[in-house]
Amino acid sequence: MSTHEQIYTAVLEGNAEAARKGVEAMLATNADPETLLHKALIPAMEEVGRRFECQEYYVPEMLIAARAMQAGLNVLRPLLAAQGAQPFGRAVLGTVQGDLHDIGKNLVGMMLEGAGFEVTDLGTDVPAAKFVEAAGKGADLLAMSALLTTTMTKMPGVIQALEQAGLRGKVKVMVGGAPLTEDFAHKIGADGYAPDASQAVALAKRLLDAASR
Ligand code: B1M
Repeated sequence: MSTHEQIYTAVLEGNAEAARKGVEAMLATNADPETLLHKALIPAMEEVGRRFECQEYYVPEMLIAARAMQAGLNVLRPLLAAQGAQPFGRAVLGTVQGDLHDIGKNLVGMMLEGAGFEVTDLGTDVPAAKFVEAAGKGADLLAMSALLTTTMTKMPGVIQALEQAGLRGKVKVMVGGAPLTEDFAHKIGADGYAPDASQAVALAKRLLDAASR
């Protein structure tokens, strides 16, 4: 088995130590960090997403796989930055104001990173102004999560604040979280809704592909 395959398998199995050591071993043989990202880590997370969609993997497996991917990515990140590697897109992510739930949001962030996005995670309880300020620093995508019926109502205010800041044409808006629906996303003027972390990645890619055409 090549070390690319070992890293791929380590991520799929959620073995963070093996993923980190595999990446370090490859780098010690002068492997290219970007090739490692695109040949081992990203394909592994794509496979995790596929397994999640066909219910071979559930949230716990996806979480531990994402953590293993992060362990490998943490080693690669400074080298990728030094190489000037272009991310797939720049995403600002957060849970809306008043809402402290972050497990799903973190999963979405890890999957986006695994797909090659640069993610600025603003955390939980994020007010509209903070989303807008971060989006204004060159983001392509604003990704909002809400787990409460009482806090999903904060989302339209963030979109309005983006409009007022003159950023709405530059930043795609994606929303998700258990109480949300496609219909809600449409009504508040978001560009898309994803029901889970795997579909969030597919949606983010579609939105940025469409924007670049
Ligand atoms: Co809270 N809580 N909670 N809670 N909590 C829920 C959400 C609730 C449904 C429980 C219930 O009553 N059955 C209920 C909401 C009811 C409603 O509004 N309809 C609820 C409540 C009421 C509350 C409090 C108000 C309770 C209280 O204090 N009285 C309080 C609110 C605090 C606050 O936020 N201000 C509260 C507090 C908490 C804890 C702090 C204890 C803890 C959160 C810990 C944390 O996140 N660090 C907690 C938890 C753990 C839950 C449950 C049990 C689990 C949520 C979770 O992490 N799921 C939840 C009940 C449940 O869901 N069974 C519940 C796993 C996670 C992977 O799924 O977050 O749905 P989820 O994310 C999915 C998708 O939704 C999607 O992808 C993810 C992965 O596939 N997704 C996105 C999420 N964000 C996305 C963004 C995207 C795309 C997809 O694009 C941007």
